[in-house]
Amino acid sequence: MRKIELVLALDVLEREKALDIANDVKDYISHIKVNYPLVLSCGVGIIGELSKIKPVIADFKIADIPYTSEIIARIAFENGAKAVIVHGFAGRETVKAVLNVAKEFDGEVYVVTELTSSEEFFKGISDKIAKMAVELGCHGIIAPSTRPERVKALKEIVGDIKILCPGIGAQGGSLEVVKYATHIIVGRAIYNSKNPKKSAEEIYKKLSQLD
Ligand code: O7M
Repeated sequence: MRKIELVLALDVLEREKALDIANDVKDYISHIKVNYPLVLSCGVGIIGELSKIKPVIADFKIADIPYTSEIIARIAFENGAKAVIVHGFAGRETVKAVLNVAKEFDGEVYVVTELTSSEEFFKGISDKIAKMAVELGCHGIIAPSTRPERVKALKEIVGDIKILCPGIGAQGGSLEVVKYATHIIVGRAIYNSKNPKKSAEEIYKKLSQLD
């Protein structure tokens, strides 16, 4: 049976809260995704602290020139991240630069194809981004659960690499994407819940049933 993993998007601002929630839900998640809100509030050292609980995906949506992108990726890996996220639209050279750093650390690189919130400027481009991710040997893509038909199309392009889908819960994404995804990314539906552990458990169980 195919197992779909739950990734916690930990977009809270306080260190204690982040560590408490991560510890609370650790039995139900495979990874913790750390984004700018937490790192800009607590410092990059939070990646190392959270890594003691679960592997961390550094979601800096890297989208700069190769030189700068490499520095950002290196900071993430040196601080304990197991994977980094890069924007595909930044281009092949940027993705290659990030991949080169990842190799040094035995880390993974996931490429954003299109955003859950808008496809306005991604139409006709996200398929090319997905193709590039496979050609360069990236480990996964980020695809929108808010548009399951796009996740299906992207799956046809990328085949067996990881597909991580945000948007379930607060953004109203569809669980239909479990047909194609390897990971579901959930933030607010867990960390804003009165009982994050119970919410994570419920989502985890739902994912097991839908498998
Ligand atoms: O469940 P939420 O909506 O509270 O959180 C979703 C998380 O996924 C949050 O960290 C977003 O930054 C991220 N995300 C999206 O919501 N949409 C996207 O298209 C892409 C991402 C993402 O994780 O990109 C790597």
